[in-house]
Amino acid sequence: MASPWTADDDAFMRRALEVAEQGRGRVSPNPLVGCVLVKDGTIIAEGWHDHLGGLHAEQMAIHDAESNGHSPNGAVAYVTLEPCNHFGRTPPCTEALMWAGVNEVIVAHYDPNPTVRGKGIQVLRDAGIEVRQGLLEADAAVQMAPFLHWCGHRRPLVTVKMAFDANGSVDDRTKTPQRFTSDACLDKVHMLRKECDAVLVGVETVVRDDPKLTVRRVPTERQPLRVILDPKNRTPPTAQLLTDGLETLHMTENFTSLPALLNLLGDREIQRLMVEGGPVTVGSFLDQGLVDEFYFIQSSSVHAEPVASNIDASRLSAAGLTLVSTEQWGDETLHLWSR
Ligand code: AOF
Ligand code: ZN
Repeated sequence: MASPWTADDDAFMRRALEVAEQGRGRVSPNPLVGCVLVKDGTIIAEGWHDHLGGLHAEQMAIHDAESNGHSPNGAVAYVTLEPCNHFGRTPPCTEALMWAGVNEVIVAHYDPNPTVRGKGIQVLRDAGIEVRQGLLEADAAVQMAPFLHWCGHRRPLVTVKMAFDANGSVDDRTKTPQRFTSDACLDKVHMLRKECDAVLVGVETVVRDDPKLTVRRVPTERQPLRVILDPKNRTPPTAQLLTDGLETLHMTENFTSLPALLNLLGDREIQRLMVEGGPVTVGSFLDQGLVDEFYFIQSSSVHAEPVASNIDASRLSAAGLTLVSTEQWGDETLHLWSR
Protein backbone atom coordinates (compact mmCIF):
# COMPACT_ATOMS: atom_id res chain seq x y z
CA MET A 1 0.00 0.00 0.00
CA ALA A 2 1.23 3.48 -0.81
CA SER A 3 2.40 5.57 2.14
CA PRO A 4 -0.22 8.08 3.30
CA TRP A 5 2.59 10.59 3.80
CA THR A 6 4.20 12.85 1.22
CA ALA A 7 7.89 13.70 1.06
CA ASP A 8 6.97 17.13 2.41
CA ASP A 9 5.14 15.61 5.38
CA ASP A 10 8.25 13.60 6.08
CA ALA A 11 10.55 16.62 5.88
CA PHE A 12 8.33 18.74 8.15
CA MET A 13 8.15 16.03 10.82
CA ARG A 14 11.92 15.54 10.58
CA ARG A 15 12.30 19.23 11.27
CA ALA A 16 9.97 18.92 14.28
CA LEU A 17 12.14 16.08 15.60
CA GLU A 18 15.23 18.20 14.99
CA VAL A 19 14.02 21.27 16.88
CA ALA A 20 12.90 19.03 19.74
CA GLU A 21 16.59 18.24 20.32
CA GLN A 22 17.07 21.71 21.80
CA GLY A 23 15.41 20.51 24.98
CA ARG A 24 17.76 17.54 25.40
CA GLY A 25 18.96 17.20 28.98
CA ARG A 26 16.57 19.95 30.14
CA VAL A 27 12.99 18.64 30.07
CA SER A 28 12.93 15.44 32.14
CA PRO A 29 10.56 14.07 33.40
CA ASN A 30 8.81 15.49 30.35
CA PRO A 31 9.56 14.19 26.85
CA LEU A 32 11.44 16.00 24.10
CA VAL A 33 8.75 17.46 21.83
CA GLY A 34 8.98 19.55 18.67
CA CYS A 35 6.37 21.27 16.51
CA VAL A 36 6.38 23.11 13.19
CA LEU A 37 3.51 25.07 11.67
CA VAL A 38 3.20 24.90 7.90
CA LYS A 39 1.20 27.08 5.53
CA ASP A 40 1.19 26.87 1.74
CA GLY A 41 3.96 24.31 1.90
CA THR A 42 6.38 26.39 3.99
CA ILE A 43 7.28 26.43 7.65
CA ILE A 44 5.97 29.61 9.26
CA ALA A 45 6.92 28.81 12.86
CA GLU A 46 8.76 26.35 15.06
CA GLY A 47 8.56 25.45 18.71
CA TRP A 48 9.91 22.89 21.14
CA HIS A 49 9.61 22.01 24.78
CA ASP A 50 12.73 23.85 25.89
CA HIS A 51 12.97 23.13 29.60
CA LEU A 52 10.85 21.71 32.39
CA GLY A 53 8.16 24.22 33.28
CA GLY A 54 8.59 26.04 29.97
CA LEU A 55 5.99 26.25 27.21
CA HIS A 56 4.97 23.07 25.43
CA ALA A 57 6.18 22.77 21.83
CA GLU A 58 2.82 23.65 20.22
CA GLN A 59 2.40 26.78 22.33
CA MET A 60 5.91 27.96 21.56
CA ALA A 61 5.27 27.42 17.83
CA ILE A 62 2.00 29.39 17.94
CA HIS A 63 3.77 32.14 19.84
CA ASP A 64 6.62 32.07 17.32
CA ALA A 65 4.16 32.47 14.42
CA GLU A 66 2.47 35.43 16.03
CA SER A 67 5.72 37.16 16.91
CA ASN A 68 6.92 36.70 13.32
CA GLY A 69 3.81 38.33 11.91
CA HIS A 70 2.33 35.04 10.64
CA SER A 71 -1.16 33.93 11.48
CA PRO A 72 -1.36 30.26 12.55
CA ASN A 73 -4.95 30.30 11.30
CA GLY A 74 -5.39 27.58 8.67
CA ALA A 75 -1.93 26.07 9.27
CA VAL A 76 -1.00 22.39 9.52
CA ALA A 77 0.78 21.53 12.77
CA TYR A 78 3.39 18.75 12.72
CA VAL A 79 3.94 17.61 16.31
CA THR A 80 6.21 14.79 17.51
CA LEU A 81 3.87 13.95 20.43
CA GLU A 82 0.09 13.89 20.71
CA PRO A 83 -0.97 17.32 22.05
CA CYS A 84 -1.92 17.32 25.72
CA ASN A 85 -5.43 18.19 26.76
CA HIS A 86 -4.84 18.65 30.48
CA PHE A 87 -3.90 21.53 32.73
CA GLY A 88 -0.41 20.66 33.99
CA ARG A 89 2.49 23.05 34.26
CA THR A 90 0.93 24.72 31.21
CA PRO A 91 -2.67 24.97 29.88
CA PRO A 92 -3.78 22.34 27.31
CA CYS A 93 -2.11 22.40 23.89
CA THR A 94 -5.35 21.15 22.32
CA GLU A 95 -7.03 24.43 23.27
CA ALA A 96 -4.08 26.48 22.07
CA LEU A 97 -4.26 24.72 18.66
CA MET A 98 -8.03 25.26 18.43
CA TRP A 99 -7.79 28.93 19.37
CA ALA A 100 -5.01 29.40 16.86
CA GLY A 101 -7.30 28.06 14.14
CA VAL A 102 -5.03 25.23 13.05
CA ASN A 103 -6.67 23.15 10.29
CA GLU A 104 -4.91 19.88 10.63
CA VAL A 105 -2.60 18.22 13.15
CA ILE A 106 -0.12 15.52 12.18
CA VAL A 107 1.25 13.58 15.14
CA ALA A 108 4.27 11.27 15.25
CA HIS A 109 3.68 9.41 18.52
CA TYR A 110 0.65 9.12 20.77
CA ASP A 111 1.11 10.21 24.41
CA PRO A 112 1.03 7.26 26.83
CA ASN A 113 0.70 9.61 29.81
CA PRO A 114 -2.50 8.37 31.55
CA THR A 115 -3.90 11.91 31.50
CA VAL A 116 -3.62 12.03 27.69
CA ARG A 117 -3.68 8.59 25.95
CA GLY A 118 -5.63 9.46 22.84
CA LYS A 119 -7.80 12.08 24.50
CA GLY A 120 -5.74 14.89 22.97
CA ILE A 121 -6.39 13.55 19.48
CA GLN A 122 -10.07 12.93 20.23
CA VAL A 123 -10.64 16.45 21.54
CA LEU A 124 -9.10 17.93 18.38
CA ARG A 125 -11.22 15.71 16.13
CA ASP A 126 -14.35 16.62 18.07
CA ALA A 127 -13.50 20.24 17.34
CA GLY A 128 -13.45 19.47 13.60
CA ILE A 129 -9.68 19.45 13.20
CA GLU A 130 -8.28 16.70 11.01
CA VAL A 131 -5.74 14.60 12.90
CA ARG A 132 -3.45 11.93 11.49
CA GLN A 133 -0.99 9.97 13.59
CA GLY A 134 2.00 7.69 12.93
CA LEU A 135 4.35 9.75 10.76
CA LEU A 136 7.96 8.95 11.80
CA GLU A 137 6.56 7.30 14.89
CA ALA A 138 9.61 5.07 15.36
CA ASP A 139 12.00 8.03 15.21
CA ALA A 140 9.92 9.87 17.79
CA ALA A 141 9.92 6.76 19.98
CA VAL A 142 13.72 6.69 19.96
CA GLN A 143 13.91 10.39 20.78
CA MET A 144 11.57 10.13 23.75
CA ALA A 145 12.57 6.61 24.82
CA PRO A 146 13.12 7.35 28.54
CA PHE A 147 9.69 9.04 28.81
CA LEU A 148 7.92 6.20 26.98
CA HIS A 149 9.75 3.57 29.01
CA TRP A 150 8.85 5.26 32.26
CA CYS A 151 5.18 5.70 31.25
CA GLY A 152 5.05 2.00 30.42
CA HIS A 153 6.97 0.53 33.35
CA ARG A 154 7.18 3.27 36.00
CA ARG A 155 10.88 2.46 36.16
CA PRO A 156 13.88 4.19 34.59
CA LEU A 157 15.44 3.10 31.33
CA VAL A 158 18.81 1.59 32.34
CA THR A 159 21.82 2.86 30.39
CA VAL A 160 25.23 1.33 31.16
CA LYS A 161 28.49 3.03 30.26
CA MET A 162 31.74 1.12 30.51
CA ALA A 163 35.22 1.58 29.01
CA PHE A 164 37.52 -1.29 28.09
CA ASP A 165 41.19 -1.54 27.10
CA ALA A 166 42.27 -3.57 24.05
CA ASN A 167 41.97 -6.78 26.07
CA GLY A 168 38.68 -6.10 27.80
CA SER A 169 40.21 -4.80 31.03
CA VAL A 170 38.36 -2.03 32.86
CA ASP A 171 41.12 -0.84 35.20
CA ASP A 172 44.89 -0.85 35.58
CA ARG A 173 46.00 -1.94 39.05
CA THR A 174 49.56 -0.62 38.57
CA LYS A 175 48.28 2.92 38.44
CA THR A 176 46.45 5.20 40.80
CA PRO A 177 42.86 5.40 39.62
CA GLN A 178 42.66 7.42 36.45
CA ARG A 179 40.72 7.42 33.27
CA PHE A 180 42.31 5.87 30.23
CA THR A 181 40.07 7.41 27.59
CA SER A 182 40.54 10.67 25.67
CA ASP A 183 39.21 14.12 26.66
CA ALA A 184 36.82 14.11 23.71
CA CYS A 185 35.43 10.78 24.86
CA LEU A 186 34.96 12.13 28.37
CA ASP A 187 33.03 15.11 26.97
CA LYS A 188 30.65 12.62 25.35
CA VAL A 189 30.26 10.76 28.64
CA HIS A 190 29.36 14.00 30.41
CA MET A 191 26.81 14.74 27.69
CA LEU A 192 25.31 11.32 28.27
CA ARG A 193 25.25 11.89 32.05
CA LYS A 194 23.43 15.13 31.45
CA GLU A 195 20.67 13.21 29.69
CA CYS A 196 20.29 10.87 32.65
CA ASP A 197 18.33 11.68 35.78
CA ALA A 198 20.46 9.50 38.05
CA VAL A 199 23.94 7.93 37.98
CA LEU A 200 24.70 4.74 39.88
CA VAL A 201 27.93 3.08 41.01
CA GLY A 202 28.80 0.24 43.35
CA VAL A 203 30.80 0.75 46.54
CA GLU A 204 33.97 -0.70 44.92
CA THR A 205 34.05 2.23 42.52
CA VAL A 206 33.55 4.70 45.36
CA VAL A 207 36.41 3.17 47.38
CA ARG A 208 38.82 3.03 44.43
CA ASP A 209 37.97 6.24 42.53
CA ASP A 210 36.14 8.53 44.97
CA PRO A 211 34.11 9.86 42.01
CA LYS A 212 31.89 12.96 41.90
CA LEU A 213 29.53 11.65 39.17
CA THR A 214 28.47 15.20 38.34
CA VAL A 215 28.09 16.82 34.92
CA ARG A 216 31.08 19.18 34.61
CA ARG A 217 32.40 19.18 31.07
CA VAL A 218 29.22 20.48 29.42
CA PRO A 219 26.92 23.27 30.62
CA THR A 220 23.99 22.05 32.70
CA GLU A 221 21.28 23.47 34.93
CA ARG A 222 20.93 20.44 37.13
CA GLN A 223 22.93 17.52 38.44
CA PRO A 224 21.85 13.89 38.37
CA LEU A 225 20.85 12.11 41.55
CA ARG A 226 23.84 9.96 42.55
CA VAL A 227 23.19 6.41 43.79
CA ILE A 228 25.65 4.13 45.60
CA LEU A 229 24.97 0.40 45.90
CA ASP A 230 26.57 -0.41 49.24
CA PRO A 231 24.84 -3.32 51.01
CA LYS A 232 27.58 -3.62 53.67
CA ASN A 233 27.86 0.12 54.29
CA ARG A 234 31.54 0.39 53.37
CA THR A 235 31.52 3.85 51.78
CA PRO A 236 34.16 6.03 53.48
CA PRO A 237 32.43 8.89 55.33
CA THR A 238 34.83 11.27 53.58
CA ALA A 239 33.74 10.16 50.06
CA GLN A 240 32.96 13.11 47.80
CA LEU A 241 29.56 11.58 47.02
CA LEU A 242 28.64 11.95 50.70
CA THR A 243 30.31 15.27 51.46
CA ASP A 244 29.97 17.59 48.45
CA GLY A 245 26.51 18.83 49.41
CA LEU A 246 24.72 17.39 46.36
CA GLU A 247 22.13 14.67 46.75
CA THR A 248 23.24 11.04 46.92
CA LEU A 249 21.04 8.04 47.53
CA HIS A 250 23.19 5.72 49.65
CA MET A 251 21.61 2.27 49.47
CA THR A 252 22.83 0.33 52.52
CA GLU A 253 21.03 -2.09 54.83
CA ASN A 254 17.53 -1.23 53.64
CA PHE A 255 18.59 -2.14 50.11
CA THR A 256 16.68 -5.21 48.91
CA SER A 257 17.00 -5.93 45.18
CA LEU A 258 17.78 -4.16 41.93
CA PRO A 259 14.17 -4.34 40.68
CA ALA A 260 13.04 -2.81 43.98
CA LEU A 261 15.62 -0.07 43.58
CA LEU A 262 14.42 0.64 40.03
CA ASN A 263 10.86 0.91 41.31
CA LEU A 264 12.00 3.32 43.99
CA LEU A 265 13.79 5.46 41.40
CA GLY A 266 10.72 5.29 39.17
CA ASP A 267 8.61 6.65 42.02
CA ARG A 268 10.96 9.63 42.06
CA GLU A 269 10.34 10.17 38.32
CA ILE A 270 13.84 9.05 37.43
CA GLN A 271 13.29 8.15 33.76
CA ARG A 272 16.83 7.29 32.76
CA LEU A 273 19.43 5.75 35.05
CA MET A 274 23.07 5.62 34.04
CA VAL A 275 25.06 2.77 35.55
CA GLU A 276 28.75 3.63 35.67
CA GLY A 277 29.83 0.90 38.04
CA GLY A 278 32.54 -1.71 37.78
CA PRO A 279 32.25 -5.33 36.62
CA VAL A 280 30.35 -6.56 39.70
CA THR A 281 27.65 -3.91 39.60
CA VAL A 282 27.27 -3.94 35.83
CA GLY A 283 27.38 -7.76 35.85
CA SER A 284 24.40 -7.96 38.20
CA PHE A 285 22.33 -5.57 36.09
CA LEU A 286 23.20 -7.64 33.00
CA ASP A 287 22.54 -11.02 34.60
CA GLN A 288 19.13 -9.89 35.84
CA GLY A 289 18.19 -8.68 32.37
CA LEU A 290 17.82 -5.10 33.59
CA VAL A 291 20.01 -3.32 31.03
CA ASP A 292 18.23 -1.46 28.22
CA GLU A 293 21.28 0.15 26.57
CA PHE A 294 25.01 -0.47 26.85
CA TYR A 295 27.56 2.17 25.84
CA PHE A 296 30.60 -0.03 25.25
CA ILE A 297 33.65 2.23 24.93
CA GLN A 298 36.59 0.50 23.28
CA SER A 299 40.05 1.95 23.85
CA SER A 300 43.20 0.75 22.11
CA SER A 301 45.32 1.20 25.24
CA VAL A 302 46.67 -1.82 27.11
CA HIS A 303 46.63 -2.07 30.88
CA ALA A 304 49.79 -3.41 32.56
CA GLU A 305 47.89 -5.05 35.41
CA PRO A 306 44.46 -5.64 33.93
CA VAL A 307 41.18 -6.08 35.73
CA ALA A 308 39.11 -8.50 33.71
CA SER A 309 35.48 -7.59 33.29
CA ASN A 310 34.15 -10.73 31.61
CA ILE A 311 31.83 -8.41 29.75
CA ASP A 312 31.95 -8.94 26.00
CA ALA A 313 29.71 -9.26 22.98
CA SER A 314 28.42 -12.71 23.91
CA ARG A 315 27.53 -11.60 27.44
CA LEU A 316 25.67 -8.58 26.05
CA SER A 317 23.80 -10.76 23.55
CA ALA A 318 22.88 -13.18 26.34
CA ALA A 319 21.47 -10.20 28.25
CA GLY A 320 19.09 -9.52 25.34
CA LEU A 321 21.06 -6.69 23.74
CA THR A 322 21.97 -6.16 20.07
CA LEU A 323 24.66 -3.96 18.57
CA VAL A 324 22.83 -1.02 16.98
CA SER A 325 25.56 1.46 16.06
CA THR A 326 29.26 2.19 16.16
CA GLU A 327 30.85 5.62 16.17
CA GLN A 328 34.04 7.40 17.13
CA TRP A 329 34.16 9.07 20.55
CA GLY A 330 37.48 10.93 20.52
CA ASP A 331 40.26 8.33 20.36
CA GLU A 332 37.87 5.57 21.36
CA THR A 333 35.21 3.60 19.52
CA LEU A 334 31.71 3.55 20.94
CA HIS A 335 29.65 0.44 20.36
CA LEU A 336 26.05 1.07 21.32
CA TRP A 337 24.04 -2.01 22.27
CA SER A 338 20.33 -1.80 22.83
CA ARG A 339 17.36 -3.98 23.71
C1 AOF B 1 2.52 18.45 24.63
N1 AOF B 1 3.54 19.21 24.18
O1 AOF B 1 5.64 19.95 24.31
C2 AOF B 1 4.96 18.33 25.85
C3 AOF B 1 3.91 17.48 26.29
O2 AOF B 1 3.06 19.14 33.54
P1 AOF B 1 3.24 19.57 32.15
O3 AOF B 1 2.29 20.65 31.77
O4 AOF B 1 4.67 19.95 31.84
O5 AOF B 1 2.83 18.36 31.20
C4 AOF B 1 3.66 17.27 31.10
C5 AOF B 1 2.99 16.21 30.28
O6 AOF B 1 2.55 16.74 29.04
C6 AOF B 1 3.98 15.13 29.93
O7 AOF B 1 3.97 14.11 30.88
C7 AOF B 1 3.48 14.66 28.59
O8 AOF B 1 2.38 13.79 28.74
C8 AOF B 1 2.99 15.95 27.98
N2 AOF B 1 4.10 16.63 27.31
N3 AOF B 1 2.73 17.56 25.63
O9 AOF B 1 1.40 18.57 24.14
C9 AOF B 1 4.75 19.19 24.74
N4 AOF B 1 6.17 18.30 26.47
ZN1 ZN C 1 0.90 20.39 25.81
